[in-house]
Amino acid sequence: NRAFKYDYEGLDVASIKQSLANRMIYAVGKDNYTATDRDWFHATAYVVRDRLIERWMETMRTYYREDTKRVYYFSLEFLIGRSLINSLLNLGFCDETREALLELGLDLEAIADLEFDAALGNGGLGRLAACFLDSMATLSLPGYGYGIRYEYGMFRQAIENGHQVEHPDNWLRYGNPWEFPRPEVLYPVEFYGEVVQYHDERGRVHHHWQDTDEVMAMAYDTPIPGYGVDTVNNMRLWSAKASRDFDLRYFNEGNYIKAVEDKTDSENLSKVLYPSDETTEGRELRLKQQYFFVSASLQDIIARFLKQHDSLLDLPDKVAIQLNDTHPSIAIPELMRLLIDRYHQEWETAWEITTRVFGYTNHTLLPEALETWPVSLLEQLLPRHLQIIYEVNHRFLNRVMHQFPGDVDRLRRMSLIDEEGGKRVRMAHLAIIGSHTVNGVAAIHTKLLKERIFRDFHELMPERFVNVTNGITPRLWLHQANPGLSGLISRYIGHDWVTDLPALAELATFAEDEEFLEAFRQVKRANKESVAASLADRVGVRVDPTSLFDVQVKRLHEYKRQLLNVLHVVTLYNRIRNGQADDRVPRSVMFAGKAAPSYRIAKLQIELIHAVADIVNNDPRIGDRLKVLFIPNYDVSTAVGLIPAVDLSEQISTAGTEASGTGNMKLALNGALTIGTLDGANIEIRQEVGEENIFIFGNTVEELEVLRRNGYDPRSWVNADPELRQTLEMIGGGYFSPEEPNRFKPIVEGLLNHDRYFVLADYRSYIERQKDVDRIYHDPDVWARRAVLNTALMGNFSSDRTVQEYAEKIWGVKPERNL
Ligand code: DL6
Repeated sequence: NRAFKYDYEGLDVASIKQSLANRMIYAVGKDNYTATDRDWFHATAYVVRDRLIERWMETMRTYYREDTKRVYYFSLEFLIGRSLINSLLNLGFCDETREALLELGLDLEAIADLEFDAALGNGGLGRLAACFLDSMATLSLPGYGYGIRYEYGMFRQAIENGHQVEHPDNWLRYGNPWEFPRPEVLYPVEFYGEVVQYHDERGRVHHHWQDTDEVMAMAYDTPIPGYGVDTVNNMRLWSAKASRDFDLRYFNEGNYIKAVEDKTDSENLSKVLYPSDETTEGRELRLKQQYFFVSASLQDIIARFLKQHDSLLDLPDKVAIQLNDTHPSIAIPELMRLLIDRYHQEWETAWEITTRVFGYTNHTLLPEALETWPVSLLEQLLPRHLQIIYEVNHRFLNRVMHQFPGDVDRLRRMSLIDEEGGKRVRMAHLAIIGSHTVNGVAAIHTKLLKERIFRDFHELMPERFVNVTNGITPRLWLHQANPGLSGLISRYIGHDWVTDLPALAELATFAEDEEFLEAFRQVKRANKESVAASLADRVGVRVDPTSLFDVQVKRLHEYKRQLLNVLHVVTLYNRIRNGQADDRVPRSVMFAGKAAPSYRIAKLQIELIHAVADIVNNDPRIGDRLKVLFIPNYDVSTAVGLIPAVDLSEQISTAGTEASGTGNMKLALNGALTIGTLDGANIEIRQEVGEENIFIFGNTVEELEVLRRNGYDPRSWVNADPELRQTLEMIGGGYFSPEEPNRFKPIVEGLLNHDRYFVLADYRSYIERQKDVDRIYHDPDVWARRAVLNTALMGNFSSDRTVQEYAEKIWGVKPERNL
């Protein structure tokens, strides 16, 4: 544990107590008699924030003084979750604060529970961004997050009669103590209008974008503390403000209401997070959000740069920008526009600067997640950008033509413009062409990017493609989430693992140590008991804490194959009823995850899980041997609570569909064994933990390729497997929905007719592997040993390692500690 350089006053119990009283009175405006628990949360947050601020300012001053190269992480999503405990742990005065609160008769954990999650993200991609912020600060890397301050984050999922119902997430209702509004940091962002060309006296062509609608972007800053260091970085989120309070035209006409309406209209821009990942909705507001935050961020970055530099030619020496998927890729033409139209650079110079600044991370292999925008929409909304995109495309295709003369089909495939079915701009192509480096997020993902979806680009510029396997921050996902295990580990091997995760490998030496194994088992047992207690409250189902906790938590998506899991549940249910499962261990199968509001079949799967749970959990022949639960509203806080209690981690996506996965890492780090396919980072997890400590099943990417090539016939798998047939007949025939027998037919028909994700082809091998799981779980010693090895061998999956790789391979930035 690195010591703080400064010994700030005020980290002892007495000072914290005094500060709590002060902040309650002077910031919250209440006293002991009137303060609610939520008021105490706010007072505590202010006490913590006060102790962040000096370090934060010092960090910013250091970067300025040292004229450090900075990295800007552009992301439409930051799935932060709660910040109180995280900040306390990172700053190193969590115990003192707990004690101070206790002396005031308050419980830190209960108070921390009142914090709303900052749920400004959908899932993996947004949470990765949050882990990166933590790692960049912990490594003292000069990293800034840039994004949108959504007024409403990810919807709150409620379940009504087994259906998902979406409720708005009004997370700012009680105020956000972590953010600092910066009303003076304000940039105009333009939309619509038209572009006119004119010539200057030397005959050079210039472009003027005029008659635009203007929205203002206002900054909100949130400090991001590193763990055990003085570095506190910044996340800057933009909020939309009307450019004028009222439109004077309407105001003067006496139409006061219309004037206010217009103001609200432009402020709608940062109102709500789009709740679908892995599909693109192609809505104008979404494109506006993308451009809004990208334009404000670039203006801000250039302003910061020009404070210390005269020539924009040096921008790439001081600025790296990472595009978190294509969502911010309109930044490429925007930087070109600023350089050419505002700062009068030549095209070639501007292009050189731009491509040296940007890196692009791809997060998906699913074709429906690759963003495209209609040319007609861009023409209206961002006409100057469309011109620039056309010019980029023209020059790029010339290059391709030179390299591959006569290959017209290649030109069509690689063009920025998809000409089929209404012209659309392919944002991934733009991101690849406009960046110096393109990375995938796990070895197999990068390999498939090169061989499949971006093959042409890889052929043209192989050096541009690199892999950086994802990681997770050990501060949140082990140190904070699992205090029992974290404490145990530190007692045996010291505390360095918190910032040096590979140090966990030393634990492997204790995998045979009876005392350690027993302590490890006890921690898991205690975690399971506490989750069982909260599930009784939250879901109304009692689970036996000695049962195997079999957990699939992630977004609901067909490719992630929650359905395969359900088929296993039904199969097990049948076997138990038929007395064919006497050798099986009691299981509690848990699901959690949100479906995109418009994703019908995913929502139907949620209904199916509830329907199956209803029958299974109430069948007296089953008793405690099998329980099925759906935990509503999966969010970061739920994950933090649940993951430490898991025995079996379900990572069962179709090979070649999950880019990486990060839940797989969180669960294995907490000692869950994985049952999974050879997909995403599962492959690298297997490499690290060893084949015997993970349950791998299913067809590989190559095997699926063969199946596809030979014309995959899902029905043939059903015909060959009576148990599978029975399972499908029960689901499709209304066994779980007697009041509405056809309710789940669409699910079964989807499988029989298409089975795009090869659920049926992997069913048998999954069922067999699940049997192995039971066999191993039967012997608590064997299971615990394997679980310990999982925790011990996850060192490579720290986001510290990931971020360090980005810093070296892509950003060219170095640590810069506060002086
Ligand atoms: O890279 C973070 C995360 C991966 O671990 C998941 O495998 C992948 O599904 C997810 N992608 C998204 C959707 N994004 N897009 N486009 O969240 O990224």
